[in-house]
Amino acid sequence: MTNRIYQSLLQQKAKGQKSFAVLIDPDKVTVDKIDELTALATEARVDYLLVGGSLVVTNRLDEVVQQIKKNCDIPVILFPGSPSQITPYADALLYLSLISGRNAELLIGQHVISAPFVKQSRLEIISTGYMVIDGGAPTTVSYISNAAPIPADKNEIAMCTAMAGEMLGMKLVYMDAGSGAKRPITESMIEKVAEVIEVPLVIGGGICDPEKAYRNCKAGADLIVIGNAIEKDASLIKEMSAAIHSVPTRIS
Ligand code: 1GP
Repeated sequence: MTNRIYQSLLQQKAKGQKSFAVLIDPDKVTVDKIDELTALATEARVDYLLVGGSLVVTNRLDEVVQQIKKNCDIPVILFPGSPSQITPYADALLYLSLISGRNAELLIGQHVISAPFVKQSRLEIISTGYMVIDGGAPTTVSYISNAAPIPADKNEIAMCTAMAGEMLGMKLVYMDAGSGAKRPITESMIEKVAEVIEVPLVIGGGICDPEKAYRNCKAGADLIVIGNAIEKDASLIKEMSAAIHSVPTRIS
């Protein structure tokens, strides 16, 4: 198993270079839409395509990922809401443990059940401490996970949770306000969490404009994930990518 994608995330972080991932929900894209998104993403130099969702109701994951791979070279990373959302056609898998919750199934239970299948897939496995932060409204992830999110103003809980995840060996910390969150994660929480961990920090949920994406990066996010806003207006890919990639690196 390679760790090419994780190594590139580490190298980008070392340079202070920020990355951008577009999240594609396999339920919501037609072949034409995939063609449009991959063309825009390639032109805008999007770093990664994440594929998945908290609840996927169709059985099109293989087809969607194959179509993406046919169109472009952007690495495809699975972001699964359940063990059924795995396909060997992707490049990597965020192996998520919901460390902000106390639902044993999502901390370790489902991983045990799916481990042989995941291992067989030969995907690059990136163990990820997944933290759901209250985004101002119940989102699919908070309902499905049956676990309370971290309150949006409790920076200390977020810091301690991220530190614990890192010390348990997780390679990424992903703080998510949930898809379509009313209130994205605050810069103050991002800043506090970024200060106490060394692994790359992924931020997503409710980011709708390039200014917010830029501020999140300045606060310490290494990878920004955007789904909903791009589903509504695919042309945003260009502006979002330009904003995220315009954050000054350590050497510039
Ligand atoms: C959701 O972090 C992702 O899990 C992205 O959220 O769809 O709100 O951009 P949005």
